[in-house]
Amino acid sequence: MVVLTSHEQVTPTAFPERLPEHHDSEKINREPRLTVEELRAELEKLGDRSDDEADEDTGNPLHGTILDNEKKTNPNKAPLPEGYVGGMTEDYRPYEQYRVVKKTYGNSLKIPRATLFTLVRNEELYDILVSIERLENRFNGKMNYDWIFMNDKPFSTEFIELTSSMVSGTARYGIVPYEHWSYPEWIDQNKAQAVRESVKFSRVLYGSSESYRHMCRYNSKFFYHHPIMDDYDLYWRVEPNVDFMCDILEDPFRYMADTGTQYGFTIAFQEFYTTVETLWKTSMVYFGNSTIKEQLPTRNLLDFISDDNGRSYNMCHFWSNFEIANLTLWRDPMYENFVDHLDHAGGFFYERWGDAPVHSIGASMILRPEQVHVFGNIAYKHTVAGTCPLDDDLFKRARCTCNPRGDWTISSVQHCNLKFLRASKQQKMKDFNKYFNILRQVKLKKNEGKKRNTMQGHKATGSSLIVTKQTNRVHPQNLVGEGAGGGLIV
Ligand SMILES: Nc1nc2c(ncn2[C@@H]2O[C@H](COP(=O)(O)OP(=O)(O)OP(=O)(O)O)[C@@H](O)[C@H]2O)c(=O)[nH]1
Ligand SMILES: [Mg+2]
Repeated sequence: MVVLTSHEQVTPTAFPERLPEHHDSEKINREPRLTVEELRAELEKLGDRSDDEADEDTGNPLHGTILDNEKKTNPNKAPLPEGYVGGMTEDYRPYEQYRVVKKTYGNSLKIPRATLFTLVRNEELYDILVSIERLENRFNGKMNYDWIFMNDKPFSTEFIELTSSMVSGTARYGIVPYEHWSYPEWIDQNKAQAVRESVKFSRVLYGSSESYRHMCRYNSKFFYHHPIMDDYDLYWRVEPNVDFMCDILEDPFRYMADTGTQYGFTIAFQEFYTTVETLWKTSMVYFGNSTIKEQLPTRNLLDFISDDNGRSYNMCHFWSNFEIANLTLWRDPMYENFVDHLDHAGGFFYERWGDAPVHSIGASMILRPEQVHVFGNIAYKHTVAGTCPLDDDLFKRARCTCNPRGDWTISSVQHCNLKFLRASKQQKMKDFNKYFNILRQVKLKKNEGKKRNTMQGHKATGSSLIVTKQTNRVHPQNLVGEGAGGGLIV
């Protein structure tokens, strides 16, 4: 059990039970340390710089800000309230631009050392407000977990003001160290530029983007080394413009802690082949090494990521825009050495390796199946895909607004969630079969209708029936966006 006074700093043991009685809301509810006016005045002192100004300097993202000092520390730190529960130290850590401590910083049911985490740009302010509003309404408003915002540039005053006023827990604003968002010396930058400017990559989503590549490398290799993250064991990644369509009745952090789960997701997706042409081969050089091999669990999730026992990659990955994980997974030398090996191979820049396939291959090889969990009870949507609980009782209790027939697991033609369920032997949701069969019937009827129309067409034109051979092989790139009502494994 860990209780911090404002002057103590302790390393908590893993996942203590519920927090002690005296941290109930009555005791911990006290006046906020800063009024809105005071916060604004503090932020003005930080020196709000536009991104254009930030770009002018030599690459140091802190240049000209209040953090541009030897310790990279904000001297105008907000004092932590007495009796603060969590792993935070009183002093700001390096690269922490700002911290807003709320009066609702505690909740007796909270898992200590767990946080929401968002990498985001200033210009995505209104998109991230949407995500915060949804998650606070559906979950965090009653839990008050901390929320870390991370940026490769200093956050604007407006960003800090608006996001911190919507988050119910403590809001922390971190800046990515320059070394984590720039080229390592072994990368040939001319070659990287040629790749981005090639016709081949101009046809791929974000294929021509330089910042996207830094972002993927950062999420694969660095975010868990940011000093702010030292204060946490568990994180839940949240991106701009995501939706949660049911109340989240069971705290996923508690689920992770109670069950020893290391990695949790909602949607599994297929990667664009062009972006990862050599990722599998490069990964298998590492995992095929005899010293590494003998340290892997005898049962892992290889069958989730490969359909031929490891010879090739089937493109399935945990869609990492939603990700709840234990940071020890990434800090484990087994993963650290893996991602370092990938980094030296250059594919983050010479191809466009995403953090999602990198995390997925790492986690699937290193973990036992029962250490990975699909949160079927969380209704989550981002861009082209969404999930919905296949459990009619839960649907009502959690006041859901999604359509279970559109749930990604049963409706996607990519089949990656189904592959995970098969490989992990995780139990399906209570009404999985009901909805699976409904979609199967719809699909059969549609096919019958198509067949009838073809026959009638042939009769009408009097032509003889020519049967052309249909190929079911679809390139992964063509599958994106084919969500509800798509093909099924039968
Ligand atoms: N600070 C910062 N954050 C970024 C940058 N590029 C992307 N991000 C964040 O990184 C996360 C992933 O970026 P997205 O652009 O959403 O990439 P994606 O999820 O692969 O693409 P979509 O499917 O279009 O959402 C999001 O939280 C973004 O806000 C960047 O250059 N700087
Ligand atoms: Mg996204």
